[in-house]
Amino acid sequence: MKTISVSIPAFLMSQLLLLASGFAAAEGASPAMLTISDAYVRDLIPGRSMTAGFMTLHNPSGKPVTLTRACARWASSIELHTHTHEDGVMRMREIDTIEIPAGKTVSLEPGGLHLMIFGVEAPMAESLELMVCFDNEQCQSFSADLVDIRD
Ligand SMILES: [Cu+2]
Repeated sequence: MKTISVSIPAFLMSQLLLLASGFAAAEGASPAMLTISDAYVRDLIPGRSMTAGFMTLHNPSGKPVTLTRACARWASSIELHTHTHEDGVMRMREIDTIEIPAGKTVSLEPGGLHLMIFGVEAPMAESLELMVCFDNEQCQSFSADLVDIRD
């Protein structure tokens, strides 16, 4: 039986590592595409399992960034939502993406864009890790504070 030994030149090895870290990024490690600040999630109303998350997204780059989904270990699913006014009634609507133009800031705030978070169990942690993913398949994680809606 013949054994094949392959020696990998150092420069090639570093390329492979780079490639591997690229895959890791797609899996969840975070090349920061956005500056995410003031992130918070409302504490659950007793008896409910659905809540909402808010934050400020700043895109420091020269290219638009498109947010396509959000997820968290502590929630079964998260939808991107906006509010619309129809005949004087405010309604929530799911949207596919949130675009943050180059150099601009987009705020997710009550009455506007928000993360609709489903399948949450009480009690919620004081600090909540969330992840947002973009149309280039990269993701970025960040933490949000738990905020009591009655405050
Ligand atoms: Cu909603």
